Amino acid sequence: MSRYILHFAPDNASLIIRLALDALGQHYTAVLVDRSRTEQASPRYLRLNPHGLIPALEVPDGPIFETAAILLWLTDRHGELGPSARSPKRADFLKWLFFVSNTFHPALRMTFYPEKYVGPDPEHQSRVRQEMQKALKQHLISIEARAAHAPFALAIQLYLAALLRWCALYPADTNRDWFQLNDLPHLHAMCRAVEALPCTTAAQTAEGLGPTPFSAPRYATPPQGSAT
Ligand SMILES: N[C@@H](CCC(=O)N[C@@H](CS)C(=O)NCC(=O)O)C(=O)O
Repeated sequence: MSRYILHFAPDNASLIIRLALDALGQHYTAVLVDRSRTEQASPRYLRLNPHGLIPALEVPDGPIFETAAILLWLTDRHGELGPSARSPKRADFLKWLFFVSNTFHPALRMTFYPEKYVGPDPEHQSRVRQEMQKALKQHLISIEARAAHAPFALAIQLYLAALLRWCALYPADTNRDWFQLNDLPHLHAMCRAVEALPCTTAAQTAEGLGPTPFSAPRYATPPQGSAT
């Protein structure tokens, strides 16, 4: 029995935790949350994450939800993903990890699921999507400036690589003028570096991510489950 059980759907935020666990060389069992059957809202899954969001990671202390919380827990438990609590680099690590999870990731979510934030009116949805894309563009300029100054800790690199992938792919039917990875050379280089890691090779196989999942992504063709 593994110490860790990752509840995942392909190309969902669980990808970030899969990359982290594989980067750490930690053994884990991956359990599919079947999104085609909305299993993330099932009573069984809600016992792991009452908010019905993927991922959840079961650890010996109980289930953890929220991507950044899981990354921070793994960092503190295993090191390698980021600086330790007493490191002089810890403050910078925490502020960027929290910026990515509290500001960037929710803004991106609002472009994926505007109906969850503003209801069924298509005009409202389109307006919130446009506003969030404008905000995301600004956030990317700020993150790129930080990346130009020094590389991010691995936990943040893995998180950002997945978010940049989704900026390029989701939602499928929307205007993407706001996002060009080529305009962000340090983040582009970071994506290439993450692609060269063995943890990415493992995720490509497990989730059908294709040859360049972060620098030039294509829609996943997963061996099991579905991304949406
Ligand atoms: N704040 C959450 C967000 C996770 C999230 O957005 N998960 C998406 C998949 S990438 C999800 O579960 N979507 C299903 C839904 O919203 O019903 C985290 O960081 O873990």
